[in-house]
Amino acid sequence: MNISFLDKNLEKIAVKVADNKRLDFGDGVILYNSSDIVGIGRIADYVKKKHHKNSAYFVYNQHINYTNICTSKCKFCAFAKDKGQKGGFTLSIKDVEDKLNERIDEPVREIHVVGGLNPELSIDYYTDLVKTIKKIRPDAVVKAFTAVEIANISSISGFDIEKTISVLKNAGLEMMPGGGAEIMSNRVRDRLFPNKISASEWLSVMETAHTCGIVSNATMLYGHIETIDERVNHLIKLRELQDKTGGFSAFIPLAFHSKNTSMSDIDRTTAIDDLKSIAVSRLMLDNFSHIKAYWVMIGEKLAQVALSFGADDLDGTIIEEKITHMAGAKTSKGLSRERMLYLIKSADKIPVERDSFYNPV
Ligand code: V47
Repeated sequence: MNISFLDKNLEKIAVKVADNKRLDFGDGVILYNSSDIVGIGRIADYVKKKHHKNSAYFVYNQHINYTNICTSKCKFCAFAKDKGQKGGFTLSIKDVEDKLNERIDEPVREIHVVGGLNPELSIDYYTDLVKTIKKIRPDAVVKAFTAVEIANISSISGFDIEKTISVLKNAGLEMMPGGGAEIMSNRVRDRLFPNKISASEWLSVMETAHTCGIVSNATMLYGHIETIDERVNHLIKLRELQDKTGGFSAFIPLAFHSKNTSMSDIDRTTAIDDLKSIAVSRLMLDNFSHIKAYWVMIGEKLAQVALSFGADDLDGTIIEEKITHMAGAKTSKGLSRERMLYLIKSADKIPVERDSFYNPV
């Protein structure tokens, strides 16, 4: 790596990275506090290229949100509704079939399924949901239920986490999305999401999933009241579990959108913060293969730039995104395959359409 840095603090980090030495908590804080965004990006791009050369991945996927009725009451969320509240919905299995059939002529390879914590849904609803998706889309991977939903299904069913995952796996669950991790800090949890499972419970559900052979993603929600130290701690906690299980596939930094939430006074994250979040995660998460630039949250244009700041994946075509759009996202609700190819090629990268497990298709 032959880079000259505006911020001389980055030099020792670049040397460590070139020598394949693990970055520590202090390095993470230096990276986040540095204003040499180009320098940070170049170190992250060096690592990205070492793993993935010039490739940039995407998946042809479809999102299904089965319910927005949720008892968790997280302050950062604009998606959730109470039972009986205007705008609340729960899809019947027939509704799910209809949603899948609407797109049946498209080459969808992944169905991304998440929803609120609705106490009225039984374990049979969840297994029927997964079975129905597999019946209608046998060739697509069912990537469903965050660790938070798995914990909820476990308490509804009375099954422990392992049994819950194994019942869902037998129904057709193949992978889990990375949502619900938020920021692993008790301070932030007490203020923003006190009813949600704790960081250690989130990690424990993921550990069990990995042990049961279910690969998952991981996320971090940034740009609200968290500190730099809390961000770096979050990344280190994920890295430690990954050392143990190797079951995480991709990491996705999620930029907070405040509209229609009780934190609507908080400004949108800046491009600098978004790029840093991508680059720092690439550098701190040295045992994660994939870092996603989630175009829904950071916009198509910045996602293109992020492909030169450590990201190797643009996530998917999506078709119908709800969680971020209800919180004010101005991005499209979905992208065509042609648009994805165009975004990647014009960022001077080689597009690789993939399945959920990063096999090129
Ligand atoms: O779990 C909720 C977060 C997550 C807001 O695993 C918000 O492949 C920003 O997890 N502003 C859902 N973020 C998105 C998610 C995801 C997306 C794409 C791919 C994958 C994957 C996972 O978004 C939620 C929560 O952590 N969230 N509200 C908000 N207002």
